[in-house]
Amino acid sequence: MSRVFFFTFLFFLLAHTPLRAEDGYRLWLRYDKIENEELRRAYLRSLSQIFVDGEEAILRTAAAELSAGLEALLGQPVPILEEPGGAGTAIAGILGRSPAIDPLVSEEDARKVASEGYLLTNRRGSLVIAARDARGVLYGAFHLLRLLQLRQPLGNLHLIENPKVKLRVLNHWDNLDRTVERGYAGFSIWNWHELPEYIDQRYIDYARANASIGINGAVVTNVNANALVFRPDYLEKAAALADVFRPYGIRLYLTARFSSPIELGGLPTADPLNPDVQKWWKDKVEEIYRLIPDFGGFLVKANSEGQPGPQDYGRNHAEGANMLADALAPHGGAVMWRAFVYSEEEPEDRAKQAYNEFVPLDGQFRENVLIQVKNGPIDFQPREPVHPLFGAMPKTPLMMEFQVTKEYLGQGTHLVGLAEMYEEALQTDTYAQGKGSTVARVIDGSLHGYQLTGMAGVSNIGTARNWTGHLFGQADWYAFGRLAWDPYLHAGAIFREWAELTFTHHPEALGAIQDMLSSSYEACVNYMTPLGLHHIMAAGHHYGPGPWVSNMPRADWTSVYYHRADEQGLGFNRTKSGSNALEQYPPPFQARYADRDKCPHKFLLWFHHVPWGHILSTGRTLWEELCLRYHQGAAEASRLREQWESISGYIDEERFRQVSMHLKIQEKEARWWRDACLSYFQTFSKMEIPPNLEKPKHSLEYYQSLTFPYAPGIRPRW
Ligand code: GCW
Repeated sequence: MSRVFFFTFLFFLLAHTPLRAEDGYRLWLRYDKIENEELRRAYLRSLSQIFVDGEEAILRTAAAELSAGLEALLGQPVPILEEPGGAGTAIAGILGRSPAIDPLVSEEDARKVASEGYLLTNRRGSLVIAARDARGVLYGAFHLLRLLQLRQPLGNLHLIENPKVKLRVLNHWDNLDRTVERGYAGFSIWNWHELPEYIDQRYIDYARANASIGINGAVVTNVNANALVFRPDYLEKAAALADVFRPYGIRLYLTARFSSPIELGGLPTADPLNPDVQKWWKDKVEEIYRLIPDFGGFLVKANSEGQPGPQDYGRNHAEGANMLADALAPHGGAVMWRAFVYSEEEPEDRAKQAYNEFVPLDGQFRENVLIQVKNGPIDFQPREPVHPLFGAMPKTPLMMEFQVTKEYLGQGTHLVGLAEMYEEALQTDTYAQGKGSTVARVIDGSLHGYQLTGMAGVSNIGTARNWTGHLFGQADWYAFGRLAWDPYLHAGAIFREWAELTFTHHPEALGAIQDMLSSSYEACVNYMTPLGLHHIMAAGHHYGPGPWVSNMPRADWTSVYYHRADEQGLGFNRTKSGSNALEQYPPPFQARYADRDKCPHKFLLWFHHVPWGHILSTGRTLWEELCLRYHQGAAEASRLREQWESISGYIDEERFRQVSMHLKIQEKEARWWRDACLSYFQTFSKMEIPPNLEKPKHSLEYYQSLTFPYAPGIRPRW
């Protein structure tokens, strides 16, 4: 090799090797320099300097984010000015408070901007971000940066965005010892032992990432709560986190263990009607607000799966929630009280219990209480009909709880675009107030006129370098934030946006990634729990198939309770002749699902026990359809891997390999699910797997013999 050639080659290599490792840490906030010179110049014409009017910490964050983001994208310093500059200056500020902003915004536009919302507009060549408050400015700044990341033209920019939901919060099921219940991305990012002094850079990057998608709250502790977090030293640690979050507009919340007055306060009772107990909480809340003036409030799991609660003292959920709400109200805090309850003794269908418990309490909760309801009535299954509580409590704000971590959808190793599932739930019509009463309209408060609204996502992040373990888990975090802001967005559009921010601008690759995310949800449902099956995962860790699970401390933790397979057929009869869970939904909803032959297939076995030989509308018997669905799901998992391989040229090597390896695991595990479940159900159907379909690789005994004592995310106490 000639020396000239060698050095040219070396130069080429160095110039084209990214300085940073592509390990996924930067999430969707990559801000790589825009290659297209002309476009860069066009952007610079209205964005060569920044003026953010005001001194609030969040405004300073907005200025710093804009300056750093623009500098990286545009490849030259974009200074922050002290005074409004001339042409080419991006100007941001608060309406009615910023002399620089007000003359640039029409009254009509100003009227349309709501709390936390913003106007982004191009006024005579300058970019204007106008908001009602500092958070709105910050969200506007991130939106503007996103437009550049997506290479959107700014010439005619004019948009107004207001969040449709007020409390947009992540729920961390993180324990104080740093284990994460149902966490598959390493340990908890909160290092309680080293707080309050040691502030990990990750806390700051976490806050940035959340702010960039509009998340404004974080519950940092597990709902299976530990009273220790209320000890003064732990509160100081929590306050240090709150200090990190504050400049990003994020409020900190804690989970409240109902028995804390006993465990921490030494009281003999935690009865919510006992004056000493009430005083203990009042004092504790005051202590918290002295340390964290913008504390958000409490998230509570009470009388559920062994957690203490008001029912231990013969009181109901409203009495429990209201006691905490009264302590928080003078400080502006809220209570998010979970509806995930089912009794130990109750012989009633588990799917019905929360509704029975909460509907009679409608109207009895304080104004600062929200009831946090999981999307479906059982437990974050791959697919559930919506929870019957949505639409059934017109006088009580109900907030949505989605699971972002994939406890039941492949955990740390499967690519499943959860936004498809979120969209399906949000778009479901409850018919609560006639046609068009979608869950989204319950959540955003428009259906019942809720004053307080919220959406929670059970976080999927941990100490993994790329935050979520599976790189595509980032898409679920991103989508949750976007849907909490606007529950009417479509999954496909969110996926495409995420893919472009995260990977590439190449249309072919974007199309493939979007398609992978969109199709993966149905694929997962098919290879795990097709046709309305649910809760047939292995016991405890919920990793892998376990339709044979029958021996657990309680019936409704077993798989056989849910699938009800017998020689006649398969499925849970929840119609009139069965548990009649269907009666908890409004009549038009019931009408849709009541008839076995008209019930949409996706919920067939959720609502009906169907004979194996029954012919479905597809012309196939139930058994044939079941076999086909499992096979389709597994085939789709293989297709995902192939699709990813087909775009290898567009993705950097490191991230490409990460995803490839996970896709291979998914392909293998999809077959495992298919073969294990079909082998098991075959012992009841006594029918052959149709000849054109592959037979299970191993015997049923083999699948039943597999154990995974160290599967991640397990509850420490189980
Ligand atoms: O999904 C189930 C999980 C539990 C969890 C519980 C809940 C935090 O298996 O680990 O506990 O739901 O939501 O409270």
